[in-house]
Amino acid sequence: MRTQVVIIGSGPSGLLLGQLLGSNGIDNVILDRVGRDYILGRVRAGVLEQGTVDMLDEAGVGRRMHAEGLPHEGISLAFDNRLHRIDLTGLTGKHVTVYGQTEITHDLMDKRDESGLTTIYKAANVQPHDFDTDAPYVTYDKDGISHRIDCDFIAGCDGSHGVSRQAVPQDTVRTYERSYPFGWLGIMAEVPPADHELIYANHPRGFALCSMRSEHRSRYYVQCSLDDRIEDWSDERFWDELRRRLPKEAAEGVTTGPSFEKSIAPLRSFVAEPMQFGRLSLVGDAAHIVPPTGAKGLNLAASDVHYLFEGLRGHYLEKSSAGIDAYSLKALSRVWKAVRFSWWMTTVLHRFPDTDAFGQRIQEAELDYLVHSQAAAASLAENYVGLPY
Ligand code: RFL
Ligand code: PHB
Repeated sequence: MRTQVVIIGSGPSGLLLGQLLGSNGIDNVILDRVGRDYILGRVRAGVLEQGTVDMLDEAGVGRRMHAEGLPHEGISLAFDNRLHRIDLTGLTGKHVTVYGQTEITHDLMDKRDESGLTTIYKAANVQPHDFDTDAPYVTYDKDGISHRIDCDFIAGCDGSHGVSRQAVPQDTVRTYERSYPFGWLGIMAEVPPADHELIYANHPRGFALCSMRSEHRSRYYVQCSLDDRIEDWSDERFWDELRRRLPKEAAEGVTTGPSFEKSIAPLRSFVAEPMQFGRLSLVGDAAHIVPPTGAKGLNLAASDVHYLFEGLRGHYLEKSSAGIDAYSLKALSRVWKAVRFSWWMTTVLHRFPDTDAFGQRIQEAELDYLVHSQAAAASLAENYVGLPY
């Protein structure tokens, strides 16, 4: 088989890139090692920057997002038993949209089917080859038969545990990493959200986040120990802990109910440099991971796709290699700013093992400064709604 671009990974970055390429007449094949239902069963991101929304519109999948997504013009920071609103729109003129990653993935998969583009699920042993030449190819096994796809470019959109980054000679890649000494326990429940906007709470017992997927479906997180197991957290224990970490007025707004999803995610910052190795480019989580505190992971995947798509469009439609040559530099410049912001939000909102009474007061002073200084609030807001591409 031959195509122009082989995309490894059918998460949001692979699907979005594939759709943008396809609608510009650039042929592509997506390979994923798991099945469609497994991908749609993963509960992940919920907050979209305007740039991400614009790209989904460009890909022709904005209809349901605009009908069902919730525009949010602010967020609340909770500390010292009080809620403080950050007026994102007043400070930046922009808003964010709450619309689940699961729904985006669904919309993109449906559009891909409609467009007649090829996706091969449950492809085993996917392997990129010869990307340091002008004739790269990808091999994989399906139903016990080996296949080869020749192509011009390979996009490694295969997440943090994918094969693309591993396929690169290890002396050509430099990695930067920070692990945080806690995780997030997240639940989803069919109950109305505590508030109409998100609440990020700093509390001596640990961080908590009130989020949502719709007016009837809530997504909540509490900071937990890395040793905790899901079985340790009954719904009852979760709701009690969540309410203890929120100011009274927010705790009273929490409607409890049975959870239908519960998972623990460790928190990590990670960046691989460069993001391009000849004709293989790394995109999204394959190149970088941020802790979810700043809601940046999916949004960074979208901005990477933007830069790579522009480069590939320049190559095919304008016969220019300038964009594709600049991919890694352009993407990394934005990536590091989001890595910095996510690290900072994590640091100021969580309880670390060495957070003592002094440390707690310093965090509260920083948060108090943030909500009362127009300049500091504007800096947070500008990063939260997303820096320009
Ligand atoms: P994905 O979504 O991991 O998709 C990668 C795909 O590649 C496939 N794959 C392979 N295919 C073939 N061969 C192999 N060897 C392969 N190895 C892997 C996988 O099966 C998969 O289908 O990466 P992508 O597309 O780069 O997307 C990244 C986002 O999923 C991620 O950054 C966000 O979910 C992060 N994130 C959040 N981001 C936000 O912008 N806002 C948020 O509010 C937000 N909240 C979150 C989050 C991530 C979370 N978790 C659990 C990681 C909340 C959570 C809890
Ligand atoms: C979510 O709704 O899953 C969510 C929202 C905001 C974050 C992280 C996750 O910062």
